[in-house]
Amino acid sequence: MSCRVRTLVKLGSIILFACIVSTLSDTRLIQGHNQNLGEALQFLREYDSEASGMCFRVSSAQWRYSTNMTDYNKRRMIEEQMIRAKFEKLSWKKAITFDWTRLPDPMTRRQLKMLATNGRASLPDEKYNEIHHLISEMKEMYNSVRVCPYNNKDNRYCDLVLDPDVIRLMEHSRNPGELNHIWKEWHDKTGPPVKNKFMRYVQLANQAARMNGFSDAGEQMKHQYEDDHFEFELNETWEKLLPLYKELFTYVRKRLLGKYGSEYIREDGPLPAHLVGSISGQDWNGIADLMMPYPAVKNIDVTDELLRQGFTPLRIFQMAEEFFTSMGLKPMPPEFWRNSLLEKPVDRKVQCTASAWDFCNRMDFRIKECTEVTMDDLVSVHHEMSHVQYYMSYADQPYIYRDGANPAFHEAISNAIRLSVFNPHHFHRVGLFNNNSETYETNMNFLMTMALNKVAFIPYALLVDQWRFHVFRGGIQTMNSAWWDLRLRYQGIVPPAARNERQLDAAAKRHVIADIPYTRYYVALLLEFQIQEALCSAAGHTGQLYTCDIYRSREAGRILSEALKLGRSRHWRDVLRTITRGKQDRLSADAMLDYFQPLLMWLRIQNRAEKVIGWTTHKEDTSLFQPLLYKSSASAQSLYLYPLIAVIALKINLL
Ligand code: X8Z
Ligand code: ZN
Repeated sequence: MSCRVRTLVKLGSIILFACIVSTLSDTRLIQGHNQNLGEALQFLREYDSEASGMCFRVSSAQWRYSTNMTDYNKRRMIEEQMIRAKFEKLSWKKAITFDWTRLPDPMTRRQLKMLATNGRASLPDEKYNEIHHLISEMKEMYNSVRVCPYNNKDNRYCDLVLDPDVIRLMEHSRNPGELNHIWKEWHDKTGPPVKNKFMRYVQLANQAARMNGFSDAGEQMKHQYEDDHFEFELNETWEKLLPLYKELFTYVRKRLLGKYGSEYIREDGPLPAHLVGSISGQDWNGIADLMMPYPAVKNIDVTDELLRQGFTPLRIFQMAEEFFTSMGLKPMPPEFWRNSLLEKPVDRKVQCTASAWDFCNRMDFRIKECTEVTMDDLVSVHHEMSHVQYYMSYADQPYIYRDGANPAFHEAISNAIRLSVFNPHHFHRVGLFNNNSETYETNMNFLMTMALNKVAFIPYALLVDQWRFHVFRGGIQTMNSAWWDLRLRYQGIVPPAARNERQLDAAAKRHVIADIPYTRYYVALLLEFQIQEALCSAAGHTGQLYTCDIYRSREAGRILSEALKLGRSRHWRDVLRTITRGKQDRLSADAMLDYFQPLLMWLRIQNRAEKVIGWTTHKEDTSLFQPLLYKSSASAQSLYLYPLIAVIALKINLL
């Protein structure tokens, strides 16, 4: 880890201490004795070529399966993934023979460190296979969950799937009984069946992390941000965003209270999870119709105009390509147009979630999207193509650096581009929207739509991994109460019914059981606005940040391309410095606050008469999820004994 001596001298002993700690934390990581630079370079050359080839084979097999979901293609994909897992293990074994902290070349050090510290290859073969197997089993179980419809007493047609059935019901039903039922069904069917597997996964992930020199798997996940003090920035930015979140929350509660009444919501209390428009409660887009500041004013939607102008999926992709070339970035290569899947095929089953693909051979990049001619898909094609721009920009880097600057960067860049595209000014410039219809009211409606998506998401994006870190640190006996404790503390959300430790409500979120870290979404959310602000300033934008569109700005394109081509070869703080022309190297809430400033003003006026901005927590809220022995007169002794009792109870399947 680098240590900036000039800062040390200026800021004195506190920073000096911090620096020694981070240097120490590198030496505690696993490493061998070989200090021969020539051998290290030779190993990295071989690794680069083999890993690129392996990536091509796995991506090709994954692509074949995702675009033609047959059993045969699935088997082939799993076979390739297993070959890659073996290769990763061998590469790790070789990488840790080097005494990489002592090698003189910083780039060699960086690459070896990445190889030695990421992943779980440190586990013995049996356990390495076991954890992979556990994760895929949990994903299979999650995908096979089927939910019974409301008022279906004989359980005959329990065939509702998450996407689209559960998602749609949570968005569109306004019947609290039905919402409660679906919410409970989903949580009761996703959590308890995977609980034992999840606990074993935690144990194995921790073992792998410890063998890599970390105290637990949470510490290993945080290490991806290459900064021992990164958590401080997470908390600092959250505190700055909290007032904005509370204003939105208060306004949403008032409207929900008006809709459902005090039987469901206390006027100063938290929100029940089943009434916020999504099964996870992570965003509140689903209840946008109840929340519009000016419901009589039509919201921006260019779908009709796209249809009127005869757009096709192909034309949407060409329009997205022109967005990037207008800024001086590269067009999509011929392989992209030849191999991408732009529309849903009629002759086979495909996995329709939009995604962007890098085949790791420096020329084959693709998008898979079952595009329809709608505003949403127009925006999402721009988002996916931003990922491809990133892939193309860092294609000349060694394989290990062909990635976002940190785990959040890819999504942050694509979402920053989306801010320019999903924007009345941009739609006007590309001939899809008549900006005569833009008024104060349409702008507030627009910002509310964005806030229900982005502002509502802030605490959830942070708390998922706060929970995971707690579990990895040893909080396995109180997993469910810890989950709800965090959801109440950060989001002000409570379950619609009592929960206990038999359940595992965090497992209702796919990322938890699929072993996908979540801090990246919090970081991406903030970076997205920081990047947009920086590119807008380069583009010479004046006026409100939410009206900025970097389309046709060569200067914004130049800066973007300079940052993207670095991939992961440099610390993300250096990449952020490149994008912001030296102004920023920390995570900051300021740009996001600036973007939503006009809405914050409006919300403050709406909430003037509210007694509580945010929520108060009563016993009736916490008693919904506290572990059995916490309830009422829990003595110090019973609290102390609880973990022990829970372990015994789990063993005999009582909990
Ligand atoms: O998982 C995703 C993307 C893929 S990176 C669809 N997201 C998170 C989620 O759905 O929970 C995007 C927003 C957060
Ligand atoms: Zn994306």
